[in-house]
Amino acid sequence: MRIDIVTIFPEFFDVLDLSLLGKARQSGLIELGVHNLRDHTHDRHRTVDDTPYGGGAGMVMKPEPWGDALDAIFGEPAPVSSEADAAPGPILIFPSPAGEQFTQAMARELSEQPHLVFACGRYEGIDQRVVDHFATRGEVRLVSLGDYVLNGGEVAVMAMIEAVGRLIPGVVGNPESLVEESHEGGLLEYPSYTKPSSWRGLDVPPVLLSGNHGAISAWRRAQQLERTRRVRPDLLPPAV
Ligand code: 6GU
Repeated sequence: MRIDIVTIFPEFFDVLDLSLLGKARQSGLIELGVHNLRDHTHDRHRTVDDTPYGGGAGMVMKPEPWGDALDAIFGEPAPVSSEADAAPGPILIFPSPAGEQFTQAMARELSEQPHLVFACGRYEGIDQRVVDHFATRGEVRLVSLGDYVLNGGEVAVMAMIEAVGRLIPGVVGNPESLVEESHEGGLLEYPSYTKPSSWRGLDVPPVLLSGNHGAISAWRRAQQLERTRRVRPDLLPPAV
């Protein structure tokens, strides 16, 4: 998978050299391009924002640097006549608290794409015409991490890339570790324990030491249901 990120803070993404995703990049499973929006400004101050039309607090990101930065990734707009035969382009994602909610299902769907482009806004957002223009050229999605406000899209994009990247075949060593996790099966994960069997007066639940695999499965399932009922009842399937 190819991933491009446009941001005014390219250093933010240096951490993608680390850990599983760093390894996936070294092995070529993920190809990453991080682009500085300010490289697409043309004034001495490398200005990326301006005051909002209609007034109000804060600043809005100007459309021209965004248009040039994204053109450089997408290629120049295709002539209308050749549009029909063009291969499907990348999916363009604008992290935004006004977007649809990012979920494990969306992560799974995005992990099957050949090319994702993330456009990280700051300030009060990006001029809406950038979204509207690129929506005429391909698939555009506004995506929110959840119902809280971040200062910009960078941290949200980092979370999305980690959630998507680990679903790309080969990125996580043992694919079985992806199956039992919270949110893939609809319920939260059961609690895990390792040695020692007693620690600070707390004992590992005896069933896990029993060697009885049927009993262990049943206990884990019951734990999943209890946890989900307690903290995330919204995830439970409707009662039959
Ligand atoms: Cl994607 N961006 C920002 N700025 N804030 C958020 C968010 C995204 N998701 C939740 N809050």
